[in-house]
Parts: sequence; C-alpha cells; structure tokens
Amino acid sequence: MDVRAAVAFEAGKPLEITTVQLEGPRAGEVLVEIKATGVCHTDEFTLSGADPEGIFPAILGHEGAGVVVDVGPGVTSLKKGDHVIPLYTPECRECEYCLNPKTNLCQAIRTTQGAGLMPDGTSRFSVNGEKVFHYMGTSTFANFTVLPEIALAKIHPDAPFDKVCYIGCGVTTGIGAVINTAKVEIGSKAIVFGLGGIGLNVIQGLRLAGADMIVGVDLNPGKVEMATRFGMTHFVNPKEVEGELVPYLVNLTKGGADYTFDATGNVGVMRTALECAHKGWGESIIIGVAPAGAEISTRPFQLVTGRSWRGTAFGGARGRTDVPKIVEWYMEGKIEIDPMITHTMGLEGINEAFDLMHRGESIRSVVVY
Ligand code: NAD
Ligand code: DAO
Ligand code: ZN
Ligand code: ZN
Repeated sequence: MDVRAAVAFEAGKPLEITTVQLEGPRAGEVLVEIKATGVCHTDEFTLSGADPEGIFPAILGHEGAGVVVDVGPGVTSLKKGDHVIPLYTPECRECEYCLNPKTNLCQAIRTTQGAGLMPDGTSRFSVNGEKVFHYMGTSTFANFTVLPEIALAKIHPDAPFDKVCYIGCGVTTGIGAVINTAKVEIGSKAIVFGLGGIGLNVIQGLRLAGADMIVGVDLNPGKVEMATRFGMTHFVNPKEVEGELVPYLVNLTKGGADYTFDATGNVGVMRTALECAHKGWGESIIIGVAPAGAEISTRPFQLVTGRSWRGTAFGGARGRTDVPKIVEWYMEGKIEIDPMITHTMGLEGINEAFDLMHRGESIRSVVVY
C-alpha cells in the first residue's frame, strides 16, 4: 500500500515528505495506522548523524500512538481496532532478559531492530523499489507502519492519541527512571539535570514518588515555569553559580542528593550529577544519550565512598505491561501530559518540530496525521 511518510534520506538533511510503499504484515506482525507521533531528541540525534547506529534512508519516529488495521498469521494478543502504542523496547515475555526481573531490555528482536529491519531480516518500506529502513522498530513518521506484535502495548480505547503518544518515550522514560530504576522513597532529595522533554517527566515522577526536595538544573531559565508547575522546588542555573557547581549543589541539599538524574546527554553534566549525589548512599541515574565516542569519568574514590552510577533505558519499563498502566494514570489525572505538548503540526510541518527543538522553544512537538 502507499503511505505518507517523512523520510530521512541522509544525515544532516531535512526530512522529505513523500509517498512510500509499505508491505502488509507477515507472521507475528501487525499493521498500525499511526494517528499521532511525538518528535523526540533521539530522532534529532539520529537525523543529525551523531548516532553511530544511524542507518539511512530510514523512516524515523518512535513516540507514536495508533490503531491496529490488520494482523499477520499467528498474532494472538491484538486485533483490528485495538488502540496501541509502539514500543522501541519490546517485551516478548520469553527471552532470558524478560525472565530476569532486573532488566527491561528484551533481546528477542534486538539484532534485526538495530539493523533497521523486521525480525525476518527484511524491510516492509520502499520508495520506487529501493529499500527504506525501519527505525527503532517503530518508524512512526509514517501514517501506517508495521511492527512485531511484541512491540505493541494495547491501551485504553478512549485515550487521546495526540497526548498519549508521548508515553511511547518521554513520559515513560522520565517517570520510569524514578519509579522503576531509582525506586525513589518518600521524603527523598533529588537533583534533575536538564529540564527538557525527559527531565520534566523525571520531575513529575519525583513528585508522584513523594520526594521532598526536587532541584532542577538547566542553562535555559525559560524552563523554570514549566518545571515548577510539575513539581520542581528549587532551580539552579549553572551560569549564575559563582565557583564550582558540585559544592554549591551539595550545600543546597545539605550533604548531597539521595538521587540525581542526567537528562542532558552531556558527559560533563553526568560527572557533576554523580559527584553531587550524597556520600555513602547517593545514586546517580544516567538517562541522556551521549554523542558517539563520548566517555564518562570521575575519581574512583567517588564510588568507593558509596555513590553509585546507574543507567536506564525507557525508564526500566516493560512496555506491554507498564505502558497501559501509565496511560491509565493519565486518564485518571495522576500524571499530566497536555501542558508539555507545546506544539502540534501536520506531517508536512515536521521539520519545524526539529527547528523548534534546536531553538529550545518546544518541550514536545506532536505530529497529528
Ligand atoms: P531536550 O533537548 O528537550 O532537553 C535537554 C535539556 O538539557 C534542555 O532544557 C537544555 O537546556 C538542558 N541542558 C543542556 N546542556 C545542559 C547543561 N550543560 N547543564 C544543564 N542543562 C543543560 O532533550 P530531551 O528530549 O529531554 O532528552 C534528554 C536526553 O535524554 C537526550 O540525550 C535524549 O537522547 C535522552 N533520552 C534517553 C532515553 C533513555 O531511554 N535513556 C529516552 C529518551 C531520550
Ligand atoms: O538492548 O542493547 C539493547 C539496546 C536497547 C535500546 C534502548 C534504547 C534506549 C536509549 C535510546 C533513547 C530512546 C529514545
Ligand atoms: Zn524478551
Ligand atoms: Zn524518545
């Protein structure tokens, strides 16, 4: 079938809106009509060429929501008409990783997904007979896409697509980092570096978890209003701190934070985040994705004296199990999403979403098909 898609033909070039051919679902696969998709920093990272695993031409996008229109042979958990959120971290419930409660990194389709292909090693997308690669197993910058059954979470049928698409990455990553990865306790002190689309969700996760002190750190003072609305109790702009940032933050938190989170992707910030975690027990969680070749460093004594460094992908969430629950939290008003969606546009306007992100003017732009 012909579908409309924003195709990344080359790194560093704007997406091209064009007609693409999509093959129907094969065994274990599902055809989904994408109704809305967020544009995340990670799409920009890949489009810019900074992603060492970036493959072109490809259909990017990994923060979607839509409706099942067809299922391939052997699909049992989904049917036509179901509302779904695509999962770039699938959940097969059978692999060694899914069976280990310590991780959410299902490996069932990891190799082919990383190569921009469906699990049988082929692509469903082409332009004039030339192969176009999938991206993160999701490719939500197309109005129809094909995914493995294990990479789809079935959600509440009344959930608004243009809001809950954000649960496909940013919301789950931020809230999950707090609840699943850090397991923050009531009364904790926390510091969040980077108040963008991920950091704001870390902040609302901390509020949900009952943290007492939620310090936000960002170079852009334009982020303060939104972060305060979501639960930030103190703001620090590193540009306005005289002297070193670490002792300033340790002093502010009276000894260091119980939990710190990097949501910038900057390795210098990651070091600061580790070092302002409390001696003896502070945990620092890396969420940000650093550029190719970047490395983190600190003095080992920081770890010897009880701080720990950890990381999280998709907020440690098991998508088919956890994403429907987060959608319910949104429907019940336990979490907020709407104010973070600062811009919406049609597919034709998708490059503007990247421009807004570069200028630091958006939290989330959502493309509505
Ligand atoms: P964003 O661009 O919306 O936000 C980043 C924020 O960091 C901005 O507000 C910016 O002003 C601030 N910032 C930049 N440099 C800073 C510095 N030196 N000190 C303090 N603040 C600084 O990006 P986002 O969408 O929130 O994504 C954040 C990171 O999370 C990215 O690296 C992204 O790739 C990554 N990410 C990771 C996962 C995961 O599963 N681990 C999932 C999604 C996104
Ligand atoms: O299992 O080896 C693996 C890779 C899992 C990929 C998880 C990606 C999470 C970080 C990328 C940002 C997503 C928007
Ligand atoms: Zn698995
Ligand atoms: Zn994302």
